[in-house]
Amino acid sequence: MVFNRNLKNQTTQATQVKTIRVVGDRAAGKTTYLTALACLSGDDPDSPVKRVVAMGEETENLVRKAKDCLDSKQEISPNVYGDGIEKSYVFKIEFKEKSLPFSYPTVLGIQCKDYPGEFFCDLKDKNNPELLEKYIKDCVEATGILLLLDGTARRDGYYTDCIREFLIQLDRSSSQNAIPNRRVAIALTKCDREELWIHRDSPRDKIMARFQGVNGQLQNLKYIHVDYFATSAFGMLGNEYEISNSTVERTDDSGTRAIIKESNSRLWRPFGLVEPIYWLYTGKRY
Ligand SMILES: Nc1nc2c(ncn2[C@@H]2O[C@H](COP(=O)(O)OP(=O)(O)O)[C@@H](O)[C@H]2O)c(=O)[nH]1
Ligand SMILES: [Mg+2]
Repeated sequence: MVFNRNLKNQTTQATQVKTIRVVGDRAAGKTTYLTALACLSGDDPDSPVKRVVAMGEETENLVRKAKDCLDSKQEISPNVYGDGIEKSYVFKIEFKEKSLPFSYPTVLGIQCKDYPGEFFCDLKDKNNPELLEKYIKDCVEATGILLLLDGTARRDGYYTDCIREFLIQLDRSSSQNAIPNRRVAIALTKCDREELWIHRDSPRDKIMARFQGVNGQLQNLKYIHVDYFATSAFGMLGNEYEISNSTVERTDDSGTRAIIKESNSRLWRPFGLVEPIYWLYTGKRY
């Protein structure tokens, strides 16, 4: 698939659009992640990303509404369960010239869906079988899955069961012929928080240690590849002594609710947002 005719004026026709589903528990940070992605500034000299363009009305609306919430220091409202399958958000991600190794793609087109978190819980609890089946089927059709986990949540056993069930179902519903290189990126969100910031360079170890039950399961998967990432939609403030760009509103076993401190693009520096998408799209890390 390439960008369709409505979007043709905004990009080259040759950019292939790949589909990605963003899944995770309620309040894992899915909508904030997509918003931060759309607002990503190309000013960071250390980042290869030149710009991200939110394409089409639906994407622009999502981003505008969510950005208004961030600017007025409010949380973004959750999605309604059952929604999320029909709505797609399209982004074009461009990279700076010569910032990536030769032969690496420098423009990506992705079409995302922002699933409601109830889907994630239902995997374990086996509630709403019809909806669950619909979501799994929809995931099977995607090129890549971005599974977001709030690393500050204290529900390791529960999450392990959900992740394991998700990967088993996805693997079972996939076949070699469908999408041969299906990838699942597991990303810890909110890595601006102190307890996660120290693990930002070793998300695999952190995730494996926390969700031990998933490890064994991964060896048995036939059709999917998994990799690990650390992300923060809010990022850090300051240079020498970096502090989280968030004010915690509430924190308990289900994770952290927080408000961004600075949403001004000069100060707001999210991190790790594009890496998992790049890997899902290309199979390469940069
Ligand atoms: N500290 C911090 N909090 C975040 C981050 N991303 C999201 N949050 C907070 O996590 C909560 C849930 O975020 P939201 O995007 O609505 O989660 P969703 O239900 O998965 O879409 C909200 O309080 C957000 O402000 C982040 O990168 N850092
Ligand atoms: Mg949401």
